[in-house]
Amino acid sequence: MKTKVAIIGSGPSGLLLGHLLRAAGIECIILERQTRDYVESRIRAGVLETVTTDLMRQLGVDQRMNEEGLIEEGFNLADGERLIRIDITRLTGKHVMVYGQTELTRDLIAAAPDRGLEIVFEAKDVALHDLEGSPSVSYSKDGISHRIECDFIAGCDGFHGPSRKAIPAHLVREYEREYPFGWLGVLADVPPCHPELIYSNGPRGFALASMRSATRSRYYIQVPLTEKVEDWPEERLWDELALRFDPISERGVTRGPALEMSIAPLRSYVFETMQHGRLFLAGDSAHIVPPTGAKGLNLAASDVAYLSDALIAHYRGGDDAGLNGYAARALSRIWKAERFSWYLTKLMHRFPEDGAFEHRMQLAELDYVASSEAMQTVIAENYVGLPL
Ligand code: FAS
Ligand code: PHB
Repeated sequence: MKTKVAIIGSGPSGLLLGHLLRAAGIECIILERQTRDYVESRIRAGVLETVTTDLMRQLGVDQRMNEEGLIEEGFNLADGERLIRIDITRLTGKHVMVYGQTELTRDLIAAAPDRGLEIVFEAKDVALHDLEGSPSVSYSKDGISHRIECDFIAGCDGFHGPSRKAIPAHLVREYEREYPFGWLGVLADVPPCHPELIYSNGPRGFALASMRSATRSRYYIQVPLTEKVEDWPEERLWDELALRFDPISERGVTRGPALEMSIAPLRSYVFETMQHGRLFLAGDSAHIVPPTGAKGLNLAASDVAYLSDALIAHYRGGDDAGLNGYAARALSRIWKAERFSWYLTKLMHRFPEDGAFEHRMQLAELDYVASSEAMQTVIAENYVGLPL
């Protein structure tokens, strides 16, 4: 089989790239290891920057997002006693959209057949070949082996996929920081405790009150890496969330049965070698941010905006400036998002190695944010997403 662009992975990166290329009439195919149900059931990001919502609108797959998504014109930081509201719309003229990554993924997969975007689910043993010559991708499906010859390979296969590993070790430039804690998350069909997100660094540590709709809430608390979900019976988690959010939220925490509970580790990671030969990496295959800044999904979208523009310019006019400059352009925005995510993680979490002084520094920083419109503007413009 032949195609122009072979895309590995049907997460937000692969799906957005596939749709953008098909909208430009460029042949491509997506190879996904998991089943469609598995991909469509993953619970992940919740906050979309305009970079992401603009792509959904450009593709014309934004109807459900417009109907069900929540426009958020502000969000809150808290020190356990008071809310510090960051009025992102007044300070930046923009807003964010609360609409789950799960829903965005479902919308993009549902729209694929009508737009000639082929997604091969349950594609096993995906391997990349001859990246600097005539590239191809091999895989097996239902026990039958396949090979696809292509012009380019897009590595949209997330942090654990094969694309990054296909790049020769001597060319690799990577940077990593692992955080000494994780986020225990819970999803439940209960009304949010507050109309906007609250990130709290209270006396008991970090907690985030988010939502998916007016009737579905998403909460997180910081937990040591030694903890397991089994250590957190639902009642214990609701008790902890009530302790942290009842004093500072509009409605207090409403309890209900958990639809999902999981612990995610936090890391900052950048793999700067985002292109090698005819392979281009996008999304989590090239970078990871701690979810504190709500940047992960949105960085995947900006990578894909740059990469799709570059591929379209190549096919439409033989212009390869975008492809040659892809990594440098993407990395400029990636590193600024890594900085913001790292900054907010350091500001809002209790680090085991920190003492009372470091906690007072955090409280002083929050007090400064509360009193400085300049600082609030800095936080607001990074939270809504820097321009492409
Ligand atoms: P994904 O990881 O989403 O997609 C990669 C795809 O490639 C997957 O479908 C995978 O099955 C497939 N794949 C992997 N190996 C393969 C192989 N060998 N062959 C074929 N396919 C293969 N971001 C936020 O902004 N906010 C959050 O709250 C947040 N929470 C998160 C919680 C968790 C547990 C995780 C893991 C991530 C979270 N993220 C969050 C980040 C997340 O949303 C990512 O940024 C986003 O999924 C990136 O999309 P992709 O780059 O498409 O990668
Ligand atoms: C979420 O709703 O899942 C969410 C929101 C904001 C974040 C991280 C996660 O920073």
